[in-house]
Amino acid sequence: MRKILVIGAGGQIGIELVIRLRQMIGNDQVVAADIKEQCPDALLNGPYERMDALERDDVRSFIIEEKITEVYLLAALLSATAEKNPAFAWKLNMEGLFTILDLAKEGHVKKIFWPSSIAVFGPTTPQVNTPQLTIMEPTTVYGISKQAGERWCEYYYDQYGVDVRSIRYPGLISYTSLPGGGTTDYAVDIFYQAKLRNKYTCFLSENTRLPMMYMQDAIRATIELMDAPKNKIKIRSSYNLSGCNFTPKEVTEEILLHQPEFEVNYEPDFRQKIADTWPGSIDDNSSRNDWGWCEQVDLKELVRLMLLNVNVELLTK
Ligand code: AKB
Repeated sequence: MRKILVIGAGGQIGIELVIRLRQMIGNDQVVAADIKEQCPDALLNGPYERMDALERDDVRSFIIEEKITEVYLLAALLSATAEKNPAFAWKLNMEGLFTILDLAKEGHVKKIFWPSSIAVFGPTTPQVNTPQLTIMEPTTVYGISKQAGERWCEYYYDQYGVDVRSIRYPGLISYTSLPGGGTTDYAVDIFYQAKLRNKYTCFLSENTRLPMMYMQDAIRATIELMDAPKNKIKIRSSYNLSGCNFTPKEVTEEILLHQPEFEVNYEPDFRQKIADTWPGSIDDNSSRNDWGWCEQVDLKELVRLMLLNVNVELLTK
């Protein structure tokens, strides 16, 4: 019997992942856990646990007592926030991972999903169609923690047979909940400001190309990777994954087709320096060949769906 725990369920990916997993295997089989005291409204249809990913003993006893079989460990500080608090980012992004890897090593957990990111790449990485295997010299604390995490995932698989699976997420675009603390967040903010004020001040420069993905594709990728037969998973560090890629100027041009009065100006801040070290596009042939990945949402459709669904009331909640 599958019983899933999603740690960091209150975040941008977590909420949508829990909703989808509950639709698939039943509300009671998917426990949402987050540091927030209150369960997010969207997750009230199933069990919720207040959990601090850094409280190793509490996390361990919950997983063992509740007979959790799969863990999705999403609690992390993203690139921009991590730069403001490097020591805490390192602690949060690494310690929680060891807690779950150790539980799997001891046989308490059967499968783990742990997200990596395009932040594992750095200024010396080829920026166009970045290969799965390439130079990785990340310059952010977030990128360093994700790269180290990838190495540890592969190590636990090689040494102890831990079934851990991972994706290097690009920037994720969604409307159900707000992102927090990422460099790619402009590509979500822009839709809220387009609706609210018909104006946006972008914190990246107009020609900064970054890999992006619509959330529906990202959730599907996560579930397809986790459901793939074990012998199909050839990469135990983390898979490159591509949806689409665009610059602030290109997404603006697409929004202008729907809202001709929309105005954007550019005031790059410290996040520009981070974005400049990341790839513009990703080669994800390993994901396509190994477990059949194929994206569905391109820039045009992403813009249409975001403008249709973004609810500006979320900004004041
Ligand atoms: C961020 O911008 O930090 C994240 C990521 C690409 O991992 N969205």
